[in-house]
Amino acid sequence: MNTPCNFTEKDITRAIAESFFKSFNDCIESDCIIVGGGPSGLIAARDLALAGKKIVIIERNNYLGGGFWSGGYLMNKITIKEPAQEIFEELKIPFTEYKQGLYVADAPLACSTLISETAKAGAKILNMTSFDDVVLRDKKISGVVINWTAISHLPRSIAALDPIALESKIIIDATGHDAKVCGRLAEQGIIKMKGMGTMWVEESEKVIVEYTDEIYPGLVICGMAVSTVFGLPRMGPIFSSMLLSGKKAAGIILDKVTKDEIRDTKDENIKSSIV
Ligand code: 48F
Repeated sequence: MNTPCNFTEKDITRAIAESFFKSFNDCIESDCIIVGGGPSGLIAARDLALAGKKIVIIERNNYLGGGFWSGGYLMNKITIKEPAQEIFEELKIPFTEYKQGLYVADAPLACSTLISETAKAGAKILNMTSFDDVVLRDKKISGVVINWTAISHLPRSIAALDPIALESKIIIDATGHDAKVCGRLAEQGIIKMKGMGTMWVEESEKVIVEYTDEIYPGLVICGMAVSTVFGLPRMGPIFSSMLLSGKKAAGIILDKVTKDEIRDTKDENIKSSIV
């Protein structure tokens, strides 16, 4: 039976505003900010959140998932190769074996399940929020500068609106092909970016995971951003290395973020794209 409302429009607005700002306040200082909510960023966020870390995902679109919604060419089936089917088993995403070692799954089901598991693990999500810059203090990344995505699409004459900053112990660049966070450091001559290589699936699936690492103090890269930074081959609509790379990024961070030790990261352990 439908009961009468004992609230009005103002209560709905207050419920949203109060709950949003409480949640937003929690995003201002975190253990890890993940820029980009595609498959690599989502799985990293989920693993870190499950390990008890305070995680914030920054996503410029109004929806999460990045390229995981489609298997390319507007066909909504995706592929993975072994051993990434174990991640699907862990997430309870159904899949079938197409041929030995190659699996196919329904993209909307896989993508929505990964999003749901990430949110349920406790990762905070700021959607319609674009990465704009890094906070770089004493040669360590200490946060990100963000703004509403809409701002960058408006004429400057009506949208000269300053961004704001969030702080965290470590950042992940999971912005896919664009490698936006790394791009900002490259613009400043701090790191080098080679640009994404051409397609070679067997090689790419292997090296993207291998090269997933902390590439500058406080900055880890995963997913297709790794290809763009190191000039590694791309792989097209197969997502195993995206998931494995995101998991590796989370593992690297869990090793480092023991209490506040991340701030003592030794520069000499860092891979070589620093200029
Ligand atoms: O592109 P995306 O899915 O990155 P990924 O996790 O996976 C790549 C695959 O989808 C596919 C592939 C291999 O299978 O070739 O492309 O590496 O997700 C990147 C996310 O980052 C967001 C973007 O909207 C997408 O959801 N993003 C990009 N730039 C920004 C951003 C930005 N400046 N601020 C916030 N989010």
